[in-house]
Amino acid sequence: MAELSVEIAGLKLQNPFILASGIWGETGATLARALWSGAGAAVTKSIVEVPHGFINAMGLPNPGIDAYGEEVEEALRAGKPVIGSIFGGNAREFSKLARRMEGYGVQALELNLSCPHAKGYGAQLGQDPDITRKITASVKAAVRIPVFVKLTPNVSSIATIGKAAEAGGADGIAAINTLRGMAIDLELGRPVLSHGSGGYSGPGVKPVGIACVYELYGAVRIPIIGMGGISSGADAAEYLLAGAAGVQVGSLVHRSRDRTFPRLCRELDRFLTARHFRSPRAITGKAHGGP
Ligand code: RRO
Repeated sequence: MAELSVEIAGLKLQNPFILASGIWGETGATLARALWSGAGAAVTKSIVEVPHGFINAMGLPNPGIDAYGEEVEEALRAGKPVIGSIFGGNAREFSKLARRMEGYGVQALELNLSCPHAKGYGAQLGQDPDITRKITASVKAAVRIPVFVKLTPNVSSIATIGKAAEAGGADGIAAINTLRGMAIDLELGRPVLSHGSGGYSGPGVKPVGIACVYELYGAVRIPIIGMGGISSGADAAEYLLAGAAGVQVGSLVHRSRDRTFPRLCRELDRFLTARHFRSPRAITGKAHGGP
């Protein structure tokens, strides 16, 4: 049997599988459930600063940072790393949210510079290397915990953005967020989503994620957490070979819930053991050649 534990930017994980932001992480109870069921760590829903109540323009309602402390507290009871995802419109907002999240006790932060459909947020910031570097540097100056920057694939050079995050002091990169996508309702003859476009995820995006991780591995020295379309242990192995130190899983959890993480661990273990690899780390980046 392989030893599945990994260490990413100082975070010790029992296995390399991390619950991705936004799928099952709306509340402390669901985050804890993902962790109890076997995830190595979990990322919260991207939390924004809202003056009062809820924002519904995004895919999921958002309790805002003020209400989120209790949720983090509940998730932390599972005894595994919780990564706080935050979502702001500029460096000042990100830094403020980062301090609040750190105060809630999360073990790391993930900066959402990559949501494909939020005006003035997400990818609109993360498509610009200067803004990416400045926001990352500002958050790094505000907190002591590791900071991961989550990137969008909707750019001409993800390596350029990854290098900018690294230059800003990021401890790691998370890639990829969803692709911008749209579906048309054939009866109504209008976009299915009232917003028009939304974030496309699931098995179809895996080759895009793999290509991004592969490119980033050649461009940065900090660890990469890969994601996009992972449905099996073999898919995870593909990400590790491309250069990921760990992986996140989103859409699959939506379907398989509690069964997701134990199956992925079993399958990755089988993959590694059959090839006489002792750990996920042993295959990280191997697709790039070398010994
Ligand atoms: O909440 C969303 O609709 C959303 C976010 Br914040 C994101 O980063 N990516 C995505 O596909 N959806």
